[in-house]
Amino acid sequence: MKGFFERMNSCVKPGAKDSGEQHNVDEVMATVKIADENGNIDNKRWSARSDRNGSLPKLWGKKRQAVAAESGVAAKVTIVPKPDKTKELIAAAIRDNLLFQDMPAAALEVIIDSMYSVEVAAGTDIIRQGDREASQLYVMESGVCEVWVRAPSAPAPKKVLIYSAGSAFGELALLYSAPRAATVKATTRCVLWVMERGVYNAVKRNFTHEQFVARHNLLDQVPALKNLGSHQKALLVDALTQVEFKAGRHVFRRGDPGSEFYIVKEGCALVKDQAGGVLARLTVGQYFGERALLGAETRAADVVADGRLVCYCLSASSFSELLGSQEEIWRFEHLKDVPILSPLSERQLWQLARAMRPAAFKQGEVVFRKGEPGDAFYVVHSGAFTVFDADGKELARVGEGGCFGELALLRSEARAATVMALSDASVLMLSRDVFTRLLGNLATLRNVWRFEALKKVPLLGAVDAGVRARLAAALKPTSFRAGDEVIRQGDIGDRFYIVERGELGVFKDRSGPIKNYKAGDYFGELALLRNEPRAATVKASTDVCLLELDRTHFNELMGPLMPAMHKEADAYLRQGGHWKPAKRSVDVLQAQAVAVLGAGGFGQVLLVRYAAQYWALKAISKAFVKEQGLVEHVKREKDLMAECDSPFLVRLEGTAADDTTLYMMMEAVMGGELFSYLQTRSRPLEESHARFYAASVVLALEYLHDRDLVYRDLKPENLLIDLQGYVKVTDFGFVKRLRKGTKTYTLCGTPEYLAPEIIMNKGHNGAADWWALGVLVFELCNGLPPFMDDDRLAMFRKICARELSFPKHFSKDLRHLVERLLDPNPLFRAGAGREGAAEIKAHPWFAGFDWDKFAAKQLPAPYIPKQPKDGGDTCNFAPMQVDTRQFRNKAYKSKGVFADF
Ligand code: ISQ
Repeated sequence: MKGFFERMNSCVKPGAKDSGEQHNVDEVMATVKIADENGNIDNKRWSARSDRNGSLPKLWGKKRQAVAAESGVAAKVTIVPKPDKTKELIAAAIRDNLLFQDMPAAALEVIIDSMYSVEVAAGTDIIRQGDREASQLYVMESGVCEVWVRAPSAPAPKKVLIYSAGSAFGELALLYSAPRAATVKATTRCVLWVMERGVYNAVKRNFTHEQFVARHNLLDQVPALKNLGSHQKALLVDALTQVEFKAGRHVFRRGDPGSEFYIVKEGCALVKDQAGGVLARLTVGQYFGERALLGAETRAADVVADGRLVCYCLSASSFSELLGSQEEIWRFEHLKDVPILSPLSERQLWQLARAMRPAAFKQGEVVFRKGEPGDAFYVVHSGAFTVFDADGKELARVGEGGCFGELALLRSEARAATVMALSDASVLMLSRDVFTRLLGNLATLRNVWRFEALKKVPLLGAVDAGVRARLAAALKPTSFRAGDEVIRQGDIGDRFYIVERGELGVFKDRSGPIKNYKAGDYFGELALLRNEPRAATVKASTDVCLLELDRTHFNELMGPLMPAMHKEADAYLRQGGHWKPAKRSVDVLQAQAVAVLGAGGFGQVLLVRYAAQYWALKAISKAFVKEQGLVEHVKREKDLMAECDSPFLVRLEGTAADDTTLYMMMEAVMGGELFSYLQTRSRPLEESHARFYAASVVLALEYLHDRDLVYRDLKPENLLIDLQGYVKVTDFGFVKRLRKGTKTYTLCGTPEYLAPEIIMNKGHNGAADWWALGVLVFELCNGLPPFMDDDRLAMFRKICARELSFPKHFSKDLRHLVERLLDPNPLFRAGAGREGAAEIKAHPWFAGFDWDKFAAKQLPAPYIPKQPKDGGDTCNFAPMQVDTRQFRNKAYKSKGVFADF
């Protein structure tokens, strides 16, 4: 097939400069930071480097490139025997290196054991500057090498260093593939020991995983924690710290205030009475002090180390910061069971839990009367209430943990009954006003949730938004108890279900569960079309709330679309029971290229005219994708981007492919790149201006995290300004689905923006995006990011040590927000807690900021881009030329690898 680029004419604007090339940040970033007597830095970049117009394009000029380590391929760790002397030499060479900090001795030993030796003759280049295949660290056992660096504009390389026995070099390659920064040439015969990135990563991950499992198992044995879910336990596992006590030292004394809980990791602890008598000997896996977690009490006995004692320790404050206070947990657990709140996320329920207010009622006191306007919802904390109608007939009694008045959260309606306290009693109350202020209108939230859930059903892929909204309104809530069968294999069904809350298992031919359904999943959709027996049994594993749609309603609403539905269903059955994801396919040959909006190694982003509108068409070279091993990566990018629909994320309209190229058709965001806008300015953004952009990013990340997606490449380069002046996040290249409570280990992102846990390969999750937000806000308000160094490793050291100093002009609130976002511990970082983004939205730096208006794009933007003459006017983008060579020259006849793009 003739491709889009072969057909493409020269109608593309001739451009003056090609600014698309991405440069290594090492070449472009340098800064002058001068600290005052208080350690504050005054960033002189703005005045020292200004050109005549007061703008500073030189430092800003080049985009920072993302880096990534390839994922997942398990490395084989082969032990290479070596003398102890050699092992000691290697250990000494790498001991102080950042990448081996915090590494357990046993892991370090395995890594050293796995290193193999190479011998090179004098004159050999051990590594070459610019080499992209780098993935090894070297330790020299003998010989001498010279290090040569050729600066970008220099005519010849310069010798900068000499390595000899005991030197280690090339460690950056253990993190990711980046071009080597120097050439290392052997000047004599050299013996070197080589460490492979795959082994380094595999060993680190293995040890982290083993440690996690061991700690998790220990926590599983503690009765005080038995009601916690696995996600909550996973948080506690990460919060455990290790403490060591010398023989005879007290861990605590009787009467001390209790604020920590301990589990014995190594050694033995003696529990002693007042007279010094031993009440118990606690050995590995046993625990003590757990009452501290249940509300601080004084210690009931002495605990003393019997010999060297190593314990895991969890403080009550970490416990309550991570999981909530006992009171908040109680509230959360009860809110979780209120059916009308079932579409709310856990984050939203935690927000409500915190906002509930206590109230007390005397015996006989009336809470509300039938006919009064209902404006609050109640959960009974203690005592009991009676619910009765106008004739005094008792309709129900509600005791501790029960609730009443919940419809008031949904709408303003007269109370249907009277509620009175049967005894002195207390309640927790939540008013509709508070609810709406925190989360918006509950009825709307429920409708939006249903609408979004229906969007995921491939059978309904073709229905438009109006029909989908009517289907959403026709969904009927229904509940089942744990153990109930919702549908049974072999029965003729006529209902389709969406899971609103709880979990279900799928059983086939009496075995299973072969799969599980959770909130947002759906099942039984074929029954809406066909009178066929159910293919499997679906049984509630917990109490569940489902939304049900029956065939009668479906037929009524879908009438004209039924033939298309039947076709979809036939295709499904032909494909062996797999829905092909709903795909909007674009006929790219009908697209007219207008201009280039951006470019990179992958290809280009073009402004095109298609179906009477303008779009941004990302054209990705198949050859590039194949060569870089990014096939799965681009498929994931496309699938996840297609799933998202937020005003703060660039929307994907459709996809296409031809022989050489993959295409992603996106909405065109025509106000230009935030990165370019920053370059045009002579000084950093005012805080209020930065706040406006940060708010867009907060909403974008919140949207992604709510869907268990992590972004992982936040930076001004990936933010586009729309014509109203709001920003949208683009480039889903590193977006990944991550189940709650899990982590991913592949290093990816842009070096300045990497969180410490990514650099240290400890596993990361959405918290890394909040770190990046801290870097972004700092950069917007300062002009340069907080951690910089020409030497990448030195920069990573600064990040991991959180060497942070603020410019004098940063406000107190801004400093505090940045500190909270740049918390080295991802567990306690702002945004990463139970309430998610709500914590950031409520931060004083955002005080008075109207989030609702902002989300509806009703706030005036601080900068309105130049308004284009028409949709094809690229006045906010630098002119560029289309380069079709990369597509034409490397025609890659895909043999199916891109089939489902
Ligand atoms: C959308 N609009 C304009 C420019 C773009 C660049 C990259 C991705 C999407 C875009």
